Amino acid sequence: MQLDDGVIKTREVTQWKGLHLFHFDQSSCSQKVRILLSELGIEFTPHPINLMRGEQRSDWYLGINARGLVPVLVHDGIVHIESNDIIEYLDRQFAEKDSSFLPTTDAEQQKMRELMDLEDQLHQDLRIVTFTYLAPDLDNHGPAPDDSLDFIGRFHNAFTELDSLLQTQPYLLGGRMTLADISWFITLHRLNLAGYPFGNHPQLQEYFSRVAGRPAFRKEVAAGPILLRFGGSVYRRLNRLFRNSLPRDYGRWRSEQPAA
Ligand SMILES: N[C@@H](CCC(=O)N[C@@H](CS)C(=O)NCC(=O)O)C(=O)O
Repeated sequence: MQLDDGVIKTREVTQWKGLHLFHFDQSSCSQKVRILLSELGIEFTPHPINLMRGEQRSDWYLGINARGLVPVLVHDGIVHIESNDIIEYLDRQFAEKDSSFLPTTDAEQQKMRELMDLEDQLHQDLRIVTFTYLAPDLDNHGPAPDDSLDFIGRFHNAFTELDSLLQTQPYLLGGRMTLADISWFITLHRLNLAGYPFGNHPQLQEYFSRVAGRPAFRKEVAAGPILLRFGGSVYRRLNRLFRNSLPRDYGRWRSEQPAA
């Protein structure tokens, strides 16, 4: 989504040339954009915004994106927000016909956007997963963990849908990887880290390992400050043992469902 020039209060960015990305290492939406940039070999100037330190709430940054969220792309002075829109914009601007991640027909593009919208709708649920099972809630950053396990049901339903698409084809839209695969990857990665039982969706599990083998995706999941990666994994283990366990909560959610 392109922002109107009139809403940009930090005027200096409107003079910038080339591609600039405001992003954060561990932000799922930023990871999507970095995967596409890497897949297409697009050069850009990175501008890290540290969400843990609240840099997204500085007046300077709010003057670029009043929502105070990353990622933001600035291309030749024009500001774009919303990660799924940004990856589609980048693909349209920079991909060659044979490197593009856009399906060719209008109907497939429509289906691709529906799958990407579903991913976007689960973003709040992804935050719950992240701050409940994966990362200590530094700086009161995430929503309070909810007693209701409805968010697990929403992931279960979405993964069941993706799994059924993959019964007959290697990627979500068919034989070729598209932006929908890039959009969903980080959600799958995060749920996997949190211990979501992907054995219930075998096609999706196989697909996730296959896609994770591509260098641009592998680089993204291996990236991040060393403290967060190793400190994070110790925290995850202790959290799972003593406090919050997604596998345990998944079992609880499952047992509350009416028998089919
Ligand atoms: N729908 C937006 C969501 C953007 C978003 O929520 N970004 C998160 C990081 S993944 C953020 O900037 N959070 C900062 C905050 O909530 O203060 C997109 O896809 O770009």
